[in-house]
Amino acid sequence: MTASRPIVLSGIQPSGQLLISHFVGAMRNWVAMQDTHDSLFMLVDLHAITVAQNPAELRARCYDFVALYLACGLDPQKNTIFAQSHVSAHAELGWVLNCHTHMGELERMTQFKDKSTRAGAVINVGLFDYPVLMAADILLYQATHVPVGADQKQHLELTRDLAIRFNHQFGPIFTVPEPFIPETGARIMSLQDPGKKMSKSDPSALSYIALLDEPATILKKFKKAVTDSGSEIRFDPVEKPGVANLLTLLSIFSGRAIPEWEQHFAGQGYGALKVQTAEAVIAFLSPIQARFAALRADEAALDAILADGAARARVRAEQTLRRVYDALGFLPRR
Ligand code: ATP
Ligand code: LTN
Repeated sequence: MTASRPIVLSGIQPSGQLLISHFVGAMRNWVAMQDTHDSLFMLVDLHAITVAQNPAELRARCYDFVALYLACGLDPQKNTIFAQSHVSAHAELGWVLNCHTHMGELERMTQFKDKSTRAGAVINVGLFDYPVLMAADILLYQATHVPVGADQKQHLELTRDLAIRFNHQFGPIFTVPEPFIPETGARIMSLQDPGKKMSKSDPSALSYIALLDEPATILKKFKKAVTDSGSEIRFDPVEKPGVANLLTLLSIFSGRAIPEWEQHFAGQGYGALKVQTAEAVIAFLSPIQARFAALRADEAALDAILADGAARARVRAEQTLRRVYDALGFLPRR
């Protein structure tokens, strides 16, 4: 970890299970970047409480997440892995940025519009304010790159706008970050509705594959996946979004290009594609699940990794926060 490397920061909120879509859209890039970037990966627990959480379940899920981060290949020696709530500067800078964010900017956010208009949704101020805390997460560490899926693009644009506005008014304090969105797999679709993104808050567990799903469950979910009319297996996200989604997953988890698979399936039906995709995902997840079981059994070791990560993150975050407070005209702490 040298100061000259580009700085990467990302995270996922433990508001449900970790899914293959999170791995494909975000985590596999985290793993790819850890050798070349100065990288920080968070457990985004402060964001998770923007929707109601059961405390015991949240705690267990947070350990699951950290163990899965490691099981997927993140090395705590190479990265700073920490919980957002362990570094109080996130909430503090979030407040400052609130005072520089316009209501209209947040009202435009499509994730807020989606979540707040869901049937029965009780909307709290935190859900509305979510993107400002996310901006604070990123700007505190002067991150240059933020590896996320396509759905986070709008939040990153807001982060950039806030950084530029703040710098313009108070001097060059923040690095303006770039999104890092993969070319393939940035938007994995629901297995039950190829018009919707795969999401951990989907009420139907058939719509997603969790990283910890058992092989039999994975096979069952793929077999029940909603595909398209017709029978030809070809990559066409507009005409055949269900088939295109399966081909994308198959290609990523098998490591073989989509055209190779199209050729392989010539003359075969959707059933063959579903089983092949399930097998590729099962084979890929099997060693991850085995590593997870060992890592998850030792909560003290996971606590130690988070404590070490938070200590390192805190030093960096505090530096930025002090500069911000000073620029705003707050009195120095003597
Ligand atoms: P929720 O349903 O709780 O809002 P989610 O399942 O949509 O959650 P997030 O926690 O918002 O997931 O996302 C975590 C990371 O995974 C982000 O980088 C996000 O862009 C990425 N991601 C989420 N859903 C997908 C998807 N369907 N395809 C690719 N990447 C995704
Ligand atoms: N909003 C993100 C989670 C998140 C995040 C971040 C991602 C919170 N803070 C900072 C990247 C950088 C999401 O994936 N839903």
